[in-house]
Amino acid sequence: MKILLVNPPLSLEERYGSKMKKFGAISEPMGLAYIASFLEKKQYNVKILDAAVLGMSLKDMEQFLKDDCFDIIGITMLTTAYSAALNTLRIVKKVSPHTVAVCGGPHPTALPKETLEEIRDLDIICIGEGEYTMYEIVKTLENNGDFTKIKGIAFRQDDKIVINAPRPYEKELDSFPIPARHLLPVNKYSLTTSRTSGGRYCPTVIVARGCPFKCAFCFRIFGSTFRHHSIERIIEELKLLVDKYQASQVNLEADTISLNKRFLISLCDAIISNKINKKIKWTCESRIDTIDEDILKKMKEAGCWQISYGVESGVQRLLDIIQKGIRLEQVERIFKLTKKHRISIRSFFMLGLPTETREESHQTIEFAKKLDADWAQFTLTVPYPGTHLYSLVKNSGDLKSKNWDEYNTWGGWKEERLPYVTGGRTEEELRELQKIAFYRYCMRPKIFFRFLRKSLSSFPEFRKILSGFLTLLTIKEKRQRL
Ligand code: B12
Ligand code: SF4
Repeated sequence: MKILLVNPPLSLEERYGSKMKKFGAISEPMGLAYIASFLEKKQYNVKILDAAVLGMSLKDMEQFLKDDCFDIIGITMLTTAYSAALNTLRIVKKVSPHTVAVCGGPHPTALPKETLEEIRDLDIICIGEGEYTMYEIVKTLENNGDFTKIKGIAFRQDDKIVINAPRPYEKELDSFPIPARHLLPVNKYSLTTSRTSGGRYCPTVIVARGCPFKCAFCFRIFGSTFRHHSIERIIEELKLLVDKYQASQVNLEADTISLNKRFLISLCDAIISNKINKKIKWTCESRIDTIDEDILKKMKEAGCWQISYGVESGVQRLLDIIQKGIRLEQVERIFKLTKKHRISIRSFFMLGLPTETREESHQTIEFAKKLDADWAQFTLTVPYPGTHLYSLVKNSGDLKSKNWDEYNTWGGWKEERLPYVTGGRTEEELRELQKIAFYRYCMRPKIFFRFLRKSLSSFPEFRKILSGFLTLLTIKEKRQRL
C-alpha cells in the first residue's frame, strides 16, 4: 500500500491577506505527522506532502501526483482550507481515479455528512482522532474488508452516506509514536516574530489533548477529557529536537497545558533535571484560571519564556455570553503575576462577539492596552462549524455565508465577505475595527521600542518589524474616521 498524506496548498496570502502575509505563521501539520509515524510503526510506506509550506500551485500538485502513484491519499482540512482541499481532491481523482481519498481534521469532523455530500471526489471522512482510524482504513482496503466495522468514519455506500459509531479518544497518548518530522521539510516552518525568540524555527511538541471547558467559539476536536503524554515520552521528543534538529526553542502545545497542575510541575521538574532548560526555551498557551504563582515560578525555572492567554474580551457581559468562565479581575491579577515572574505574555482578543456594541469593542481594545502584554492579537469572531457559537448563530439566522473560505478570523485584512456580523454592526465597520485595534495597540512608544529592541537581533527580523509598522501606518487615515 502506498500512502500519501497531504496538507493542501493554502498560501499565506489566502490565510492572512496580501498585506499581512509576511507576518503569518506556518507550522508543521502535526496531525499528519502523528498519523504518519503511527502507520510507519505498523510497517507502512508513507509520504507527507505539505503543499502549503512548499508554496505549491495546483499545477505543481498535479505534476507531483502524475510522477508518483498512491493507493490512498489522506488530506487534512481546516474550515479555511476547504477550497484548497476540494481542489486537491479534484486533481487526485483526475490523475488517479482509483486512489481512495480520505479527509480528516476539524472541518470534516464537525460536518461529516455535509462534506461528503458537497465533495463528490471524497470517499471517506475520518471523524476525530486519526491515528487508529487511518490505520484501520488502510488495513481494510488492503484486505478488501468491511468499512462498516471501522469506528469514527463516514463513507459512501452505493448512493447513501453511512456514518459509523464514533471512535473513543485514545486514553494512552504514548501509544502514538513521536510524530514523523523526518517526512517534513522542517527548515521551512516558522512562527511569528511575537512568538519566537532568536530565529523563527520553533517546532511544536504536543504534550496533551482534550479540554473540559466550554468556550462557545472553540471546536474541541480532542474532546473534553485531558489526556497527556508521559513525562518520559515528552523528554525523549525534546531531546530529539535538540540533538537531531538543533532546536533552541519549542512550543509546548496542549488545549490547556496547566489544567493538571501536578502534570505540569512534574514536566517542568523533568525538563530541569535533564538540563533541557539549558538548551531550549519554550512557550505555551494557557487559561487564566488554571495558573497560579507556584506554576509560574516553576515554568520560568524550566525555561518558559512566554505564555499566550486567551482573554477574548474586555467586557464581562460578553465573556459570560461566550461561556469563557473567567473574570476580568482574574485576568488582571494573573497578568501581573506572570510579569512579576518575568514571563512574556501574548494576549488574544476577539472582536464582533454576539451582541457586542461599538463601545464594547473599544472597551476591549482599551482593556488590552491596560493589560499591556508584550503582544496582543485581535481577531474577528467566526462561528466555526461544530462550536456552540455556530449553532447559536445558525439558529438565529445570523449566519451570512456558507462559503467556507470566508471563515477566516483575519477578515479585516482580506477582501472576502465576513461570514458573521453581529446585530447592529456592519461588515465594513468590523473590518476597520480589526485594523484599528492593532493600530491602537502597536502605535504606542513602549510597544515600538519593545519591538525595536527585539528587531536588533537580526536584519531580516528588523526588516519584518519595520514593514509591520509601515503597514499599520497605512490605516491611520481610516482610524480617524471611526
Ligand atoms: C497550532 C494551531 C494552529 C497553528 C498551526 C496550525 C497548522 N498546523 O496548520 C496556527 C497558529 C498557524 C493556526 C492557524 C489557524 N487555526 Co489553528 N489551531 C491550532 C491548534 C491549537 C493545534 C493544532 C494541532 O497541531 N493539533 C494537534 C494535531 C495532532 O491534531 P489535528 O491536526 O487536529 O489532527 C488530528 C485529527 O484532526 C485527525 N486528522 C487531521 N487531519 C487528518 C487527515 C486525515 C487523512 C485523517 C485520517 C485524520 C486527520 O487526526 C489527527 C491525529 O489525531 C488547534 C486546536 C487543537 N486542539 O487542535 C487550532 C485549530 C485547529 N485552529 C483553528 C483555526 C480556526 C485556525 C485558523 C483558521 C484561524 C484563522 N486564521 O482564521 C488558522 C488557519 C491556519 C491554516 N493552516 O489554514 C480551529 C479549527 C476550526 C476549524 N473548523 O477549522 C482549531 C481547532 C481551534 C479551535 N479550538 O477552534 N492554528
Ligand atoms: S478555548 Fe481553550 S479553554 Fe476554551 S474550550 Fe477551547 S481549548 Fe478549552
